[in-house]
Amino acid sequence: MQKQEKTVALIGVPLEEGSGRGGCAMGPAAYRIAGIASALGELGYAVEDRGDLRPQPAADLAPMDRAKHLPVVGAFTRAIEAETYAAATSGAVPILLGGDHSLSMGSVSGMARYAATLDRPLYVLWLDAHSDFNAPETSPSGNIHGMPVAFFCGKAEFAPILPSDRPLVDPRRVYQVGIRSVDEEERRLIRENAVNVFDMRAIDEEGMGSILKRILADVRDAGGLLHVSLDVDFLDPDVAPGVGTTVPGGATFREAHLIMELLHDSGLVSSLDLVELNPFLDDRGRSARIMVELAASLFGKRILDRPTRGG
Ligand code: 6HN
Ligand code: MN
Ligand code: MN
Ligand code: MN
Repeated sequence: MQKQEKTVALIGVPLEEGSGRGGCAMGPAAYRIAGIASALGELGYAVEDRGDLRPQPAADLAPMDRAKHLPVVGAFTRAIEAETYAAATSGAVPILLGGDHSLSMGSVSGMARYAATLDRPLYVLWLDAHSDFNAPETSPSGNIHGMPVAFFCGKAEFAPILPSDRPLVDPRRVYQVGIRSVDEEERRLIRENAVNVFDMRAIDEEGMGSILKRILADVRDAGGLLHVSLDVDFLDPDVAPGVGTTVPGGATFREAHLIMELLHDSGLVSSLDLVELNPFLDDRGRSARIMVELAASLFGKRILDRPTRGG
């Protein structure tokens, strides 16, 4: 394997309060046991494990009825935003080991701040069964892991978690793939905000490769950075059962693997979230290992060498 200079920074986020059930806090440990550091090290990266974040409670954040555990999630968001920004600024590719999907409020906001320093637009590839575009007023559950996209696009009102002048993500630069569960009000919000949504029907009709190549061309043409957020429930429950919000009819391993290889070939990925793994629900570490395998593919593990083609 050719030696690469790049550093990847592993950032553990033992956060489960955004999900409404226990288990995701064990995610970072499961990824480490499944060998994420050695898998990336074998590809030639310098792997810097920054350990697990342990934020102080945010005393200024009052509890909110419609956004459960806001003080804890808000405290994590601040720590995640700062750590992601610091890792990216140091020249590393931040990899967030979740933890539930509310962690993306911090990781994407941190990358948005970093992209602004480069004067480049930030794009987000959201691989998920869900759009996660609820606001506290629209959420049927009150679980904040259903709200991160609305948050980093500036469309969900919470108590002030991050500075009011933080860089936001333009929802037209958010590409969601694998979507098959959207709440009633959420459906209206993603349409009004012009989020790019590729649901399972689009994938079946058009094919995963073709969709991904179009997305990557948009990012490349705009000179953008691409943050990838991979929710375990993007995958079909038969492939990856270790998640609390399984929805039937998800992506196959082959579709997910193709995405990862195309992402690697593109050279556009600046940062990655691995979220929603619930080791308590998993089948002997299977989902954790699959997520590690997909991450390795995104960082260049491949079956055969082949000439690089344009996206
Ligand atoms: N996730 N739309 C549902 C809700 O409660 O807002 C489910 C959200 C799932 C969140 O999978 O990261
Ligand atoms: Mn999600
Ligand atoms: Mn999901
Ligand atoms: Mn692979």
